Amino acid sequence: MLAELDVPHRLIPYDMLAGDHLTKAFRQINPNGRLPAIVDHAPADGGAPFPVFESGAILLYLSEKHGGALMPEDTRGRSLAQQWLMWQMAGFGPMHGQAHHFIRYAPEGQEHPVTRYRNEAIRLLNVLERRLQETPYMAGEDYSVADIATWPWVRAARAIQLPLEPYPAIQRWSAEIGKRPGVQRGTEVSNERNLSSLRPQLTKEAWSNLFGENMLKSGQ
Ligand SMILES: N[C@@H](CCC(=O)N[C@@H](CS)C(=O)NCC(=O)O)C(=O)O
Repeated sequence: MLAELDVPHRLIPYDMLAGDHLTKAFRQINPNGRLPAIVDHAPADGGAPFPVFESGAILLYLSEKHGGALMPEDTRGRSLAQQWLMWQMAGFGPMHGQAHHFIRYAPEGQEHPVTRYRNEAIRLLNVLERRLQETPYMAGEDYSVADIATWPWVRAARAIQLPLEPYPAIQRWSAEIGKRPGVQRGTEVSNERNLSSLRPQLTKEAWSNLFGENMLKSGQ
């Protein structure tokens, strides 16, 4: 969103495997201790720096600050963008996230959660496919915050062995979004850890930071 809007910003990488996000200092910015989060050092009201957490809330905050950017102007269109954004936040993102967890990270052989979350991931791809057969973008004619929120999980679907071949409308949409200069700038950020393999090997420490004792202790 920041790259799309071409607004000055400083990106601060957090290494989740090293537990960078588990500190008290970061919880001042995001009480939920998760990524992403932003701090606006030049809020519109001219007041103190303003932290914002939850990616959907960040997208809406930045849109409002920048004159309704990447949100439809009409009431119905705006509601549709909000509906599909909430759908991503409450459904597509969490379900794909759990599918990644059980297919790629959890100990192997857990048939039920793998089936449950893969089926949900597929069901949600089907919902998106039907929507994108009706309209060029999720909220309608134009690219919006809903597409920004959803595209990264679609891009990651191959890692949970869900190729996009059965979804022609999603493929068309995904390729168009991938060509946007703002998206290309926004995804240039390097990731030194290679988590693209099907089953990334986590050290005990990294596992604890992401899913175990260190994660729990940090929130107490
Ligand atoms: N609903 C949140 C989800 C945030 C989230 O789960 N972020 C992941 C990274 S994609 C995270 O911070 N994981 C850290 C951890 O699991 O300890 C949002 O959309 O911002």
